[in-house]
Amino acid sequence: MAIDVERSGAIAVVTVNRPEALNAIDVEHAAELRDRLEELAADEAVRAVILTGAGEKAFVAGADIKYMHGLGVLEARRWGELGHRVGALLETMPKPTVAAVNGFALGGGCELALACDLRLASTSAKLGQPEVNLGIFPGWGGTQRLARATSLAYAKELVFTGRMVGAEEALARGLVNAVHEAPELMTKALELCDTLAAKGPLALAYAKEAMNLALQGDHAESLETEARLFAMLFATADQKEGMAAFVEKREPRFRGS
Ligand code: DAK
Repeated sequence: MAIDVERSGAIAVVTVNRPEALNAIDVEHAAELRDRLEELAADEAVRAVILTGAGEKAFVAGADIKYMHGLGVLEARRWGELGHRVGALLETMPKPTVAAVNGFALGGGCELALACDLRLASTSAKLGQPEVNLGIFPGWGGTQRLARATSLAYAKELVFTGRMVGAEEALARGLVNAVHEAPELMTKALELCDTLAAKGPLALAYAKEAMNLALQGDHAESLETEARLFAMLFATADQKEGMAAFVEKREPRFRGS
């Protein structure tokens, strides 16, 4: 399979499996990734999704340059839309998405990681947007999300120079949330997702929806959305359960209803 999906309880691990090309993504892989993510987004039994790459060398070394080489304008437009759909799924599906960046995350690979809610990197990870070296620029959301994750000036530096950065620099600049030794990366990602999967899924979904508005749009309207989503949680059994569990000094059992 081009894209592997493994379940570990309520957690789904999605692996881009093309190590011979450092998990570079061509149209087949992108379409399959989109299809698998659509299924996971709709599956209420899945509480968190991890995205990673097969092998020890790469997360995703970018969009497939050999595939892109011959594209015309209309094909490039469709290719961009496919990448945007994959990014939108990672960014907006109603459950947390975590990138386990286990090596090169370049170009479209870095953009996929940026579309995830959280990013964990191995000490050997290398991230960057080297598209300018190919005569293009980041087109899967990188011109927007890199600046939101870090700062506009830092994002411009990385996009304009195409410089690759190591895990420690990525951590210092807010590009990743944490760095772990390579053999521990997946264990740490699963531990994090176990923690997330134990929370109220509706609370997480609504928090994600509200927080995705934090760096865009009208602030007052976003606060109104926050107020609406917050109030809606009081119609859920999970809110009753969470607060009852606190009062009764026990662990809550959230059901997503
Ligand atoms: N595409 C295709 N093949 C790739 C690849 C890529 N991005 N990255 C690596 N490979 C392949 C290599 O070609 C090689 O395969 P063979 O030629 O041996 O068959 C194999 O993976 C191993 O790579 P290397 O031999 O190069 O391995 P090294 O350790 O020496 O170097 C490297 C690792 C990651 C530094 C190097 O492979 C490299 O520089 N790769 C390219 C990285 C890169 O430039 N990534 C950005 C690609 S551009 C769009 C939206 C988005 C995008 C485009 C359009 N629209 C809106 C339309 C996104 C663009 C990109 O991602």
